Amino acid sequence: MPYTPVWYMRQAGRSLPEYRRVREGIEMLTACATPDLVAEITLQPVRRYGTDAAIFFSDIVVPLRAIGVDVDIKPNVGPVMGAPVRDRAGVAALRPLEPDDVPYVTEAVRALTKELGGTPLIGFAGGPFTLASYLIEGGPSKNHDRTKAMMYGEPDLWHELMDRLTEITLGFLRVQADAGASVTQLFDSWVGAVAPQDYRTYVLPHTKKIFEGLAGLGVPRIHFGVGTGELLGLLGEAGADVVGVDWRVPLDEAAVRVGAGKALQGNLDPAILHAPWEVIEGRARDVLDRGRVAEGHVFNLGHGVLPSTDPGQLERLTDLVHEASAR
Ligand code: 1CP
Repeated sequence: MPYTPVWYMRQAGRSLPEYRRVREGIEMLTACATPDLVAEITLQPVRRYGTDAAIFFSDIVVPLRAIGVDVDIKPNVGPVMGAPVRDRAGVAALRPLEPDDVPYVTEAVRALTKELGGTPLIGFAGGPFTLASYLIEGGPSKNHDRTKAMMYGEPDLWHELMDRLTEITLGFLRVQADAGASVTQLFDSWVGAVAPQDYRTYVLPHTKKIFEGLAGLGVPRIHFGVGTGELLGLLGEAGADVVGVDWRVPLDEAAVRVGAGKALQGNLDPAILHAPWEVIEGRARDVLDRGRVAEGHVFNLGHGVLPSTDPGQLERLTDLVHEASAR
C-alpha cells in the first residue's frame, strides 16, 4: 500500500445518520441476522469515509444467541442475559458453534466480499474474558466482580467456561473466514481489568488457543483490548500478528512493550474527534510519527467511534492519514 491503511473500530452504526435510518424499528440482533441489512450497514462507512477496510456488522453476542443463549441487546444498555451463567449447568449448556447456526453470517460475508472487491473485510469475535464477563455478570459491568469471583474462587469452572468460549469464538471466526473475510480481529475489550499475572494464568492459555486455531486460515490476526497498557506484551505473546493499542500508551512505547515481529493498530483518542480540527490534525500526525517505529502500522482510534462523533471529522481524518503517510 502506498500509505498507512486506516479503518475505525465501530465505524458502522451509531454516529451515522444513514445507519439510524435503515435501523429504524429493527432490533439490533434482528438486524445482525438479516444479510441485506448487514451488507448495507457494513458498506455505509466505507462509502462515506473511503476507509481501507470494512468491519463486518454484527456483535460479539451473536454467536452466543446462535447457540441458544438467552441474550438481547437493549438500546442504550448493551447485551443483557435472561439467565446469567454462574454454575456448572450454565457452563455445560454452552455448546460449540456450527456453520449451520449462523447461515445469515455466511450469506452476508459472501455478498460483501463480492461487493467490496479489493477492500478487505474484517471478521471479528469477542475475546473470551469479555464474553465471560457479559455471561456471568448478566450485562455490562464496571468492576467485573462476579466474573473475578469465579476466576479466583472456582478456577476449574472458570477454565471450563473459557474453553467453551474459545471453541465458540473459533467457530464464529472460521465461519467468517471460510465465507471470505480476509482479516480477523479478536475484541477482548474488557480484559484490561485483569492484572498481568492473572492474564497469564486465567486468560492467556485460551487466547493462545484461539490464535493457534486461526493460524491455518491464512488471515492476519488482530488482537485488541481497552486499558491493556500493562498487558501489551502478553497480548503479543498470545500469538496475533497485529496488536491493537488504546490511546493511553503512545505507539513508540507500545512497540517496545509488544516486542519485535508484530504490527500495531491504533491509537487516536476517540474523544479527540470532538476537538477543533487543528487539534485532531496535530494528534493524528503524532500517531503516524510514533507508528513509524513499529513493524507495520494500521491507523485506527484507540477504541470505538463515539456515537456523538461528527462523521465529517472522520472523513477529513481518513484523507489526512492517506495524505500524511503517502510514500
Ligand atoms: O441498536 C444499536 O445500534 C446498538 C448499538 C450496537 C452496535 C451498532 C451494539 C450494541 N453493537 C453494535 C455493533 C458492533 N458491536 C460492531 C459492528 C461494527 C461497527 O459498528 O463498525 C462491533 C465490532 C461490535 C463489537 C462489540 N460489541 C464489542 C467490542 C468492541 C468494543 O466496542 O469494545 C463489545 C464490547 C460489544 C458489546 C456491545 N454491543 C452493543 C453495545 C452498546 C455494547 C457495549 C456495551 C457495554 O458497554 O458493555
